[in-house]
Amino acid sequence: MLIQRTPSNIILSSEITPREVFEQRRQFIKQIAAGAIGGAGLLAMANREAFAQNASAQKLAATKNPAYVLTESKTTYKDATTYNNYYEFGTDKADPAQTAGSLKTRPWTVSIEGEVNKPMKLDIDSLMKIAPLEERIYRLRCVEGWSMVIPWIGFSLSNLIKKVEPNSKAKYVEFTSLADKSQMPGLRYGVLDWPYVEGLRMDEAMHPLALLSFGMYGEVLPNQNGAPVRMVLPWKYGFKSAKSIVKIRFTSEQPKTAWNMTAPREYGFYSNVNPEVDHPRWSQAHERRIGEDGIFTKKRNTLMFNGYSEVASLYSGMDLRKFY
Ligand SMILES: Nc1nc2c(c(=O)[nH]1)N[C@H]1C(S)=C(S)[C@@H](COP(=O)(O)O)O[C@H]1N2
Ligand SMILES: [Mo]
Repeated sequence: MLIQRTPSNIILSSEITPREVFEQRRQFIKQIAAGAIGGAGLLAMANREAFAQNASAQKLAATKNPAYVLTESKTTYKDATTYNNYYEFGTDKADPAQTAGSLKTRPWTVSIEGEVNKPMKLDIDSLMKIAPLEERIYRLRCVEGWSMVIPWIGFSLSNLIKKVEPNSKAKYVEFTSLADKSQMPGLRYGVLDWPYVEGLRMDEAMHPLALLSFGMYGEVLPNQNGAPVRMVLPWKYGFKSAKSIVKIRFTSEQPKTAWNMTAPREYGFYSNVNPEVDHPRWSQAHERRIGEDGIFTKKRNTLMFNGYSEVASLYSGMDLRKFY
């Protein structure tokens, strides 16, 4: 068929689209032509592009902490905010970016309770002010075998722990995520025993690496990444880092954890990244860095404690195969 060249269809898309977006589309079309992207991938990529054009997050100032930087390049904001695990908003990686808009992050109160001298309920905006906000670039590795490098904003959880003064019975810390059916569509499904709960031993929680996080990439946390406050524990599999926390409880007994209750053979309490202990259904020796997933890209070797060897002394004398 012959196409009539009218003034309206001779305009090149490069003239009406910002150059960067245009370049991305061109790259995208090349990849489709090369057969590198399947149907599901196509949809996911379209969603990512849409999201990037809507980003209007609030800035969050923080001082870069030079002790926590990496030479590896950062994961793009787009990947970090559109490829998520947040089952309260659906089990597909693309779900949270699409459905977490319904999460209301103000007002928000975090209750700190249990074996402490000074239990308190802190409004999120007061909690954010108890210590200076730092930017720390951490690797985070999911138990599923992928990882990201993200500039998080927050401070060591130890700042909060010291403030509430744990008593001598406090041996563990339990984190509880919000579970509100009216805001979280995923709660309709019994994939996990809601609310999402996670836990740490007291010395792990006090380790400076254990980050209480309020933001990433210079902005407040996007809802899908766990707004308004989450944990980031870079030496443990990603699921230990609970999102959208409403309660922090100090206990004398080891707390139950959501993933351990669901699949005790697969997910233990410690869940330190360990390339030598396979998941019962797959190897943990390697990982795919999100953004490096071209067909010819080699996977990376997973490192013990995800490369954070400074935590090793917390586990000296423990059999990390038994305490997985
Ligand atoms: N409340 C809650 N927290 C959660 C999850 C979840 O489903 N619900 N998923 C965990 C898993 S499996 C991972 S890998 C990380 C992912 O964090 P990210 O989406 O910011 O990369 O969040 C963790 N925290
Ligand atoms: Mo994960």
